[in-house]
Order: sequence, then C-alpha cells, then structure tokens
Amino acid sequence: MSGKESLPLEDLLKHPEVQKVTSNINQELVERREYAPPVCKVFTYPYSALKDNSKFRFVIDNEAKKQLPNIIDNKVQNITGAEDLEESLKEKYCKKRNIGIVFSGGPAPGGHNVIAGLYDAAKKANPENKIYGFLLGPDGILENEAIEITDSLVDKYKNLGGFTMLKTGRTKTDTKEKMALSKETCKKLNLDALVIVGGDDSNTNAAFLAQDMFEDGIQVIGVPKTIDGDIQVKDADGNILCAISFGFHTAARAFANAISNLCTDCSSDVKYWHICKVMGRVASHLALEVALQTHANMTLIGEDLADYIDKRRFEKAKKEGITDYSAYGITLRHLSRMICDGIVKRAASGKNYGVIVIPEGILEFVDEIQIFIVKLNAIIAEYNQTHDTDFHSDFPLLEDKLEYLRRLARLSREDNLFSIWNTRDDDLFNDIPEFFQEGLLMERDSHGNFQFSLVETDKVIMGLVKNYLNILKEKGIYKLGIDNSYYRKTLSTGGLDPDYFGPILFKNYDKEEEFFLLKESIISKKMLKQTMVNEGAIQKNDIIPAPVEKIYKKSVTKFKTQVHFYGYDGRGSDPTRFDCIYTYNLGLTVFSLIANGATSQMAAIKNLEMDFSRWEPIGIPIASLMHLEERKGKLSLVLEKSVVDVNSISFQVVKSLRDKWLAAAPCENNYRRPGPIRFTGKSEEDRPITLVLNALAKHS
Ligand code: FBP
Repeated sequence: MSGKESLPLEDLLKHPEVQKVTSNINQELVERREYAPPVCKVFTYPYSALKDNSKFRFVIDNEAKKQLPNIIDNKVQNITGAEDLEESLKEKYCKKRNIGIVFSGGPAPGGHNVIAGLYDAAKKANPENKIYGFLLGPDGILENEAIEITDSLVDKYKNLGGFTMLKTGRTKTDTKEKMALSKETCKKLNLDALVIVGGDDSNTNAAFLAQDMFEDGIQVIGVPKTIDGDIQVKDADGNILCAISFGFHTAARAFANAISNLCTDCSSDVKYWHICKVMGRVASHLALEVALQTHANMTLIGEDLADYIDKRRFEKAKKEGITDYSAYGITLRHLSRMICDGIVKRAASGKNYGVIVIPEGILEFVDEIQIFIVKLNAIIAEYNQTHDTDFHSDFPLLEDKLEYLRRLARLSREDNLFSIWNTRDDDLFNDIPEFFQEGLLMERDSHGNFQFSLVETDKVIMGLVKNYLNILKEKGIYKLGIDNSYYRKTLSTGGLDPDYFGPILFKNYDKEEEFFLLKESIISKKMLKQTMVNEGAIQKNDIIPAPVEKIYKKSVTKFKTQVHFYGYDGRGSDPTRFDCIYTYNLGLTVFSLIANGATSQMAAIKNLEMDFSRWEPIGIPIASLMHLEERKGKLSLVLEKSVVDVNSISFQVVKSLRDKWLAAAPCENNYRRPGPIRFTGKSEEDRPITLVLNALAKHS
C-alpha cells in the first residue's frame, strides 16, 4: 500500500489533470479546428469569374440529350480570379443569396470542409448570404428539414471527418413526386441554389434536379464525393478533369495503416493469413492504393480479373481452330486457384502467413456471379412491376425466394420458353452456399445497386481457397519449406548426418538451397516411415528418428485465417491534409460557380495529381458524363462510374511488383509502413500514390 491517501472521488473528478485527460477536446482536435487550409491562387482575389472552355470534348449520350435539354450544352468552365468586376457583374456576384447544401450517400472524409469553404466564400461575397444544411440526406430536402449554418457550426466541424454536422442518407430523388417536393422546399426556403455533395447516383440526381428547376432559376451544383474513388472524369481525348473524388485518400490511408499493422503482426507470429476486404462497391481503386501503400502480399484487382484468359482452354481452342468463349473471364474456381498458388509458393519458402487484400466489389468482375446479379436484378424488378408490390416483403425467407426461382425454372422447362431463369441457372444457384444465396438475393439499395458491403465476399472466396488447399495438402504440394541451417542443426544435434537423410527426405536437396521441400509422397508419418524404409534408412520395425520426425512436423501446414473488413472505419476517419485542402477548395469552387450563374455543373479541381500550386478549380458539365446503365432491371441515365484502368501506370506498377510483394522466395517480405494519418508534420505523402503514378503518363 502506498502511504499517499487518494482524494475523494468527487474532488478527484474536479482535479485539473483528470479534467484535462477526460475532456472531449484533446490537442489533435484543437489543432484540426485551428488549421486553415491553403486556397488556390484564383481564390486569393476578391472576386471570381467563369470562362467556358470548349477545348474539352465529350461524347454525349442521345438519351441525355432527350432527357436533359436545358443543361446538355453546358461546357467545362474555368474559374478565374478578378481584382474587380464591372458594376452589373459585381452586383450579381454579391447579391444576397440563400444556398442549400445536402450530403448524399455514404460519408466521406472532408465533407465538412466543403461546407466551410462554401460558407466562407458566401459570407465574403455578402455577409447576408445564408447557407442552409439539409438534415439526413435527400430526405431533408423532401421534408424541408434544414438548419442554418453558422460560424460556430463551421468552427466546430472544420477539418473533421464524417458527415456529423448534417448526417446523410441514400434516398434517390427518382419520382415526379419527389422532384416536386424538392422544388417546393427550395421555393419555400427561397433558395437560389442547391448543392448536392454525393457520388455518381447523387450527381445524377443533381443533373435531373437542375433540369427540373432550370425554368425556376434555381441552380444545382454537384460535388464529387465517395471514398470509392470512382468519380474520376476525363474528356473524350483523355484529359483528366477530376482525378479522384474526395474522401478516397483518407479512407485508403486509414485502411493502409491498419493493413500494414497486420503485415507487421503476421510476419512476427508467422501463423496467420489475414484476409482484408476493403470497401469499394464496384471499382477496386481503394484496393489498388492500399497495395501501393502497404505492399501486402496479394492484392486482387477486380478489373484485372475481368480480363483474365484461361490460357489452357485458349491454347486448346486455338489448336482446334475454334474460339472457346468460356476461356475468357474469371470464375470463382480460377480465382481460388490463383490465391492458392501464391499461398503454396510462400509456404515453400518458409512463409505460411501473409496478407491478402480483396476489394469489396470483386464479385462484380467474376463472370458467373455477375450473371447471377444481373439476372436476379431483372427478376426482382419485373416481379415488383408486374405485381405492384415488393419481392422481399412477399418472399421474406430465403426458402420462399428459392421456391419462386424454382417455379420460374420449371415454367421455362414446361413451356420451353426463353426464360431469364432456366433449370441450369437454378441448379448452379443451388450449388452455392446458403449465406451466399442470401447475399445475392438481398434487397438492392434505393438506387438499385447491389449491396456488396453486405455480402461476405471474403467468406465465399476463402471457402473455396480452403477446400483447394486441402486437396493440395493431400497431394503433398502445400508444405512448409524447411530452412537449410535449421535442418542441418536439428539433424546434427540429434547425431544424424544431414547429407545422408537430405536426399531421402527432400525433393530439392542441395546444400546451396535455402529451403528444402519434403517429397510430395510424404503426406503423413506413415508415408515418412515408408519412404525411409524403402530407402534403407531404417528397418521396418524401427521408429522414425526424433530429429527427422521433428522436421516432418515442421513441414506440415495449417491454413489459419483472420478475416477483416475495412470500410466504415476509414470512411469515418478525420481527413488527411490532402482531403482537407481539396474539400475546402471545392467549397470555394461551389460558391464561384453559383455566384457566376452556373447550374448542373460539378465543382472540381483540375491537376489534383500535381503539386498544389498547379490546382485549377473548374466546373464540369454533369449531363455530358451521363450514359445508360442497368438499374433495378431497367436502363437508366446515370453518371458513369470510373473503374480501375488496367492500362494505367498505377496498375501496371502494381502488376509488375506483384511477385516482389508476394515474396515467395527465400527473402525478406517487402512490406511498406505508411503509418497513421499524420495531420501535422511533413512526413506523409501529399496526395494518393495512384495519382502520383498516373500523372507520369502525362509528362513522360
Ligand atoms: P458512396 O458511393 O455513397 O460514397 O458510398 C460508398 C460506400 O462507402 C461503399 O464503399 C460501400 O459499398 C457502401 O458505401 C456501403 O453502404 P452503406 O453505408 O449503405 O452500408
């Protein structure tokens, strides 16, 4: 017992040190709130102006021309700084405005700074300007639930992650009624402009609202948000207009830090394979950036797998002078074989552990699954339309859903009809595990998207991997390589001659090898003894010498996994400096677009992939980026998502470093330690590595 008397609890709680360490306000928070992001040069001027830039061309979808006539002719707009404006322009620029802003879709780090930038610019132009924030996403617009943004709100949330200030939601403004309600709210609040901070679907909403409110003079501006990084805009000539959506860098850095820690842990206790699923509903941009940040042993990139060609089938068909279409595209079976190949190779060099990164949306790129998703989307949509009801409420249980599919399959057979679901589909579907059937049949989100984050992708893939590894183990192929010096030491200490037993036990015995692999036939103690007897090393009735048995046991592999999902954690992370600066400048861009009369434009920063001094705020015409896509079984006009370009420098670099990072050789691992997100100091790279690499294409 110490001689010191402790204070009564009541006094203890009042103690300044206790108050300091238990306060919600810590040093990191203070520093974040105080940080003033630098602004692009054009925003250092008192005013800004817009200039149409016809240099950038787009291939316009005919349906977009039909559905969005008022905004289809928009051009890319450059923002320029102005010391002064002509009187009439100045009046327009500085007129008193009401602007509404809404967060839509999943949170992304930096959202609060869009509000901060917009707020600061609006107040600078006219202190009477008002910014309203709609609560809980698009529902806030439909129900006119809004709060006025104030200095103190901005100060409280500046440079902080999440969408906590306003919250968010995923409601799609997809009916005439919702359009009318949105317009009504804008009119009630006397809004001059509405700002939609969202992903591809939300920017699609922005374009339709802009079209609808065009005659009313209510401007609509979109902001490219999503950690998935799938809003990347290039024009028809490949010029990059928006290199990445905001939130991507932070989420990738947060995932990378956690995954890099797993690399450190697994290479310390050398017993687990860590399976890390990372968010990204369809595109694998996050997985690619995580690969560059961490050098994890294996990173699957969905877009790459889609290009897969089964060489064996391809060559066979070529010899026969035919085309075998089944040789193109990857199946789950191929995919699991590829992963097993890496695991077996690492084990052979003594590393029965590692880290695998799997993008959340990988199944979208696996042929057989993609076909199921498309077919089931159509079946569910058709059912809802024909019966004017909801498939999931009518068939709440998996068994009910399966019975409905069986009925469709029976119908197709009985009537010999062409059907979207035939008996072969039904048989294949019944072959997959129940949890996966449930996943594939689960309710689509409000935009009709398949909800990959709810499917246990890793479980599906790793189930197949485990099965195949067992087969490889039974065949004697999946074995742990035995370190040369360990083998020699073990046998010598036990009084045995390593050079005598080496050729008997190993298939690659050579003093120069760093790792020895037990012969494939030695898959059990029984087979070990048999081999030794056959080789005359021991007699039938002898026992296996202890050092040899020890070596055998060492070579036996167990495939032990730990499964992780990185998504919501990174999405809620406080933004990196890159995202803080990017989003604050996006907010300033939004105001410039509004004050200069733009509508249906997406605020963006050109040259993000370059040094900050070269960043150029612009407006991108949303309508020009739209195309037809299958949603809820129907073709809809939506903003085109950008997936990983397998010809990009970033992907090509990852591809060529794959073997190095797999480290399936007698060598050290090649892990990289990105460390946690560092808000202060200079040690963190100032933009995503993917962007740094892709930028080289332009300058080489
Ligand atoms: P957004 O496209 O709306 O930004 O959301 C992306 C995302 O974070 C995906 O990576 C993930 O699949 C999905 O949201 C999860 O959605 P939910 O929040 O509805 O679970």
